[in-house]
Amino acid sequence: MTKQFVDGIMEQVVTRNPGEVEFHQAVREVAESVEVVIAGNPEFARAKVLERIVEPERQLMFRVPWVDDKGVVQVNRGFRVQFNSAIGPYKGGIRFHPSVYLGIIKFLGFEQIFKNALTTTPIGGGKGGSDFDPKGKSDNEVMRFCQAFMSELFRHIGSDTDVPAGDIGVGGREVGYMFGQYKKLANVFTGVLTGKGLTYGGSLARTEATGYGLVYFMTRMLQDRKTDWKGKTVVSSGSGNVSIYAVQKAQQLGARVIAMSDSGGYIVDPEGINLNTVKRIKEVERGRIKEYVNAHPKAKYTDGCDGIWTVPCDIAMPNATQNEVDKQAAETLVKNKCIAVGEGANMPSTPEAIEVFLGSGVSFGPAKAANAGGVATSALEMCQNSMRLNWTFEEVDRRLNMIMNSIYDQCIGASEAYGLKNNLVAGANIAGFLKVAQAMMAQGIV
Ligand code: NDP
Ligand code: 2IT
Repeated sequence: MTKQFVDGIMEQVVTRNPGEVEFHQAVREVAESVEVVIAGNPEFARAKVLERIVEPERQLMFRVPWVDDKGVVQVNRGFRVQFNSAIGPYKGGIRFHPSVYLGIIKFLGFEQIFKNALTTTPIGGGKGGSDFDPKGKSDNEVMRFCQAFMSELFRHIGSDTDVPAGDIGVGGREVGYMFGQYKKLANVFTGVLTGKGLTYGGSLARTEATGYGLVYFMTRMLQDRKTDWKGKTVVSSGSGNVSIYAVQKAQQLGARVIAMSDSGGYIVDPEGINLNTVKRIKEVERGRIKEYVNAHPKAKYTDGCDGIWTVPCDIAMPNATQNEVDKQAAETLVKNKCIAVGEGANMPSTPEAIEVFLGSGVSFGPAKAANAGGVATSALEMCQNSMRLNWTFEEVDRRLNMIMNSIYDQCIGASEAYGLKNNLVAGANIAGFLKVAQAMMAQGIV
């Protein structure tokens, strides 16, 4: 069944979704992992569970017209892919980046189905976004764009239907503007978005959650190697929400983080990254990472973000974007004696890079599992909104830690059950798939 099964699925997916290469990549990885599950459960094959999962339940594409500060009309394209609602309302972030097209939103929405299943919380999978580029735009332009985007999206979402959140280019500011417009149009105050501000229904620790969760997950990976973060040299790509809080937690646990990046280039600070400087530049001033060297002259800036993987480290965290670690980068990391890689970004390693890591004894934490702390804490925000209650930071953080431990246990359990010990890629795909597949079986052909 092996090759035939995966090839059959891929033929259908490629024909139906031409040119969407990131989506094809994400589907192939899952199909390769779960074919053994389907082989052992013929009822899944008969009910065409995987064939149904790869087809989104609903895909929305819409015009987003707005007027810039010069009075010029701009036209962007908006997306929301409501992929799978077998275990809960569609849930997943919104990405604003010029590279966004349907194939990116579909790969992200597809991964989100399995990630969300792993969180132990009741949320289905979805994703949205736009090719709008927030870089260089004024606050007013961002606000007008977010309002225009929500003017269409609001009719398709709801606190028990579809609950968006942030992703690349969408943080607290954008969520706030989108929430305001939703509330105005729908005339309800409800937890329809997560990652909200703390004064209007946001959860403490949601900002930190993806990065902290990644480090909690990797702590288990390191424990299995009988080690921890203390004194480890760490490289974390990106300098956005995920990277900043992964670095913060790693530093709290005694790691020496020496390199971070943005899409322009990377900095290496042999004295250890000063996170307050990074936060000022990226969160307050919305500047470029190269400005870091102005405050820390011993640090060095290099143009081009790919080179960051040549910086020798014990632990690597790709926290920027998809396919940022290729085969060559993976080989360089292995050559430099890197022992663990944890994916904070979605699909940051190419399939060839993953093969290098798995084949060389590096502990590898795949995105679906390792970065699930963000969406898990979004589910905790939904829970608090429904209860009309707010938990303390410590309470949310405690639950996040428990969830990341549970995800790790699920991945290890599934990998061992299928004779693939220590292959967390297969473990995450299988454990996530099983939960969704069982829910779909119980609900009939819908
Ligand atoms: P941010 O927008 O806060 O930061 C993104 C960072 O990655 C920036 O430093 C950005 O640089 C860099 N980056 C973005 N696109 C590219 C690119 N094409 N090439 C090189 N660098 C790039 O986003 P997040 O930190 O929220 O997201 C980072 C990753 O984590 C994404 O893959 C996202 O899907 C994933 N993720 C996010 C979660 C969340 O809760 N926010 C949850 C789970 C996963 P620059 O500023 O120059 O653009
Ligand atoms: O990729 C992701 O998991 C996110 N961007 C977070 C989604 C969410 O709904 O919190």
